[in-house]
Amino acid sequence: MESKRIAGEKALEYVQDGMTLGLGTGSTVYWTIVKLAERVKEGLRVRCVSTSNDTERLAASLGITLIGIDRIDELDLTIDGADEADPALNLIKGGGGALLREKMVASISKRLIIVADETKYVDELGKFPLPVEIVTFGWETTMRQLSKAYPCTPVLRMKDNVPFVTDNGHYIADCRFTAIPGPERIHSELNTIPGVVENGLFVHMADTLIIGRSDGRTEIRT
Ligand code: DER
Repeated sequence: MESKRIAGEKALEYVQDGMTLGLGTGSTVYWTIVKLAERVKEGLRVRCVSTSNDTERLAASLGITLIGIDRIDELDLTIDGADEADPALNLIKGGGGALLREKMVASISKRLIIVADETKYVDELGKFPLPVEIVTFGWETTMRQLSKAYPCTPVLRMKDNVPFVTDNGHYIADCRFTAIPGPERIHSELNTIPGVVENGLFVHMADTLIIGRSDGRTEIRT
């Protein structure tokens, strides 16, 4: 937890008064949101767009001003977590089930900062199963199409013994690859499979990666 907290809180150094912010989802950006709320109580003025119902509830409970994504053309900064990040700052996201809204919010942000502990930084993406958001209609067919198109094994994400349903009413197929060669190609091709809504590859989107380390240090990669 300490590494996550160190990374999460470090991101506040990039937040300025008057900014519009995208707030990510997960246990690392949790610390960013908690620290942000402290700054808001001290007078910091920010307007925020959340990337999940969980983040919305957390931010609202802490007194952070939230606005709907449709109210804004562009965000100054989005801070979010990741499940994996490689040296090119390509990411696998979606472990928390929020990838669709996270990618939408990141796509309208001038800057995307990722906060993560050292376990998330990898040489090559793919050890973490790639989350793919799919419609519930014909989900088995979509999963079969995924396994035909790529050397992967899609597994329907379950929660409490029933299929996990995202904030957007979709399922998630966690696709186990041995490795993900050329994420640039896969991330755009994947969404062309009928039934696929969005995938967890964030390619050329992150600007800065803040890595929290167990010795208390942070490493900044750009
Ligand atoms: O779903 C996501 O992409 C979240 O950002 C999440 O997976 C990040 O992981 P964390 O909870 O370890 O920060």
